[in-house]
Amino acid sequence: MSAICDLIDPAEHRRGAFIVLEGLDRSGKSTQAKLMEQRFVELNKPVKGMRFPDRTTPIGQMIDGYLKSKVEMEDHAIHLLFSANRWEAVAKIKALVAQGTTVIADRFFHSGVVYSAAKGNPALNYKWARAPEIGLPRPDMVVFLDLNPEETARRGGWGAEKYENGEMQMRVRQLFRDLGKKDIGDWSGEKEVIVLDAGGGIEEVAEAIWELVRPRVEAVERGERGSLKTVF
Ligand code: Z5A
Ligand code: MG
Repeated sequence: MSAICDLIDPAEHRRGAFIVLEGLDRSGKSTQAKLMEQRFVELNKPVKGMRFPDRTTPIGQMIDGYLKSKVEMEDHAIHLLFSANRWEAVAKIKALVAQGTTVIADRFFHSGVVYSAAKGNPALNYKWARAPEIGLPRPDMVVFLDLNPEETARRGGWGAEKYENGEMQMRVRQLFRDLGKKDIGDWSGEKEVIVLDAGGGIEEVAEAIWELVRPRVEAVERGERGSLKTVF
């Protein structure tokens, strides 16, 4: 028995990591997610990029209509659709990670909680907003690309969709920065968000992200982080 075990390379049975990039609109999430993906490819490590909202699914198309102001939706209803859009991807994320593929997500549940809470609707507070996220896979690392909304607004293509206004962006930024300070029950997921200055050039930011992500991925590869946790 032990002879057989000796023949099995434990590294082959390691799970992949689950890494999330968060940030304001136009903060560079998609650009950086792609660059990170390339690093994995260059290192010959299996990787899969995902993005939320995933506008390709029927639920994602409803979200797209809302963001483009084609349809109106009640705040709770759109919040639950954003969450459902993550839930419909859970089986895929878990399967990929279990087979050793690292998943890089361009936004995940922190966006869901923060953007809805930032609307300031007293009936949709932070605690309510995070309830539908309970049970989702919990990322191994969440990096918030922090940038002044005035700077993101100067980047092309800003202002066409819902939430793309200065006031909302300021509130979202503040909420993301405050996540680590919040004391809401025993949910420690927020405290894991790493706020990174994303004001540098594309390559500079990519390097800073990789410096954070690489050791965490290596820890996952060594089996030090155990199995993928869930949000509680
Ligand atoms: N939302 C929500 O309410 N609830 C949820 O649960 C979820 C999301 C998941 C759409 O999100 C909206 O959905 C969003 C949150 C809400 N709110 N709004 N408004 P999205 O992810 O589909 O789209 P987005 O984040 O709003 O925008 P984006 O265009 O995808 O931005 P980005 O990915 O962060 O940026 P980018 O495409 O990488 O870069 C933007 C431009 O800047 C581009 O021209 C780049 O070449 C340039 N760029 C990138 N990095 C740099 C640097 N370092 N320097 C200079 N220029 C740069
Ligand atoms: Mg993007």
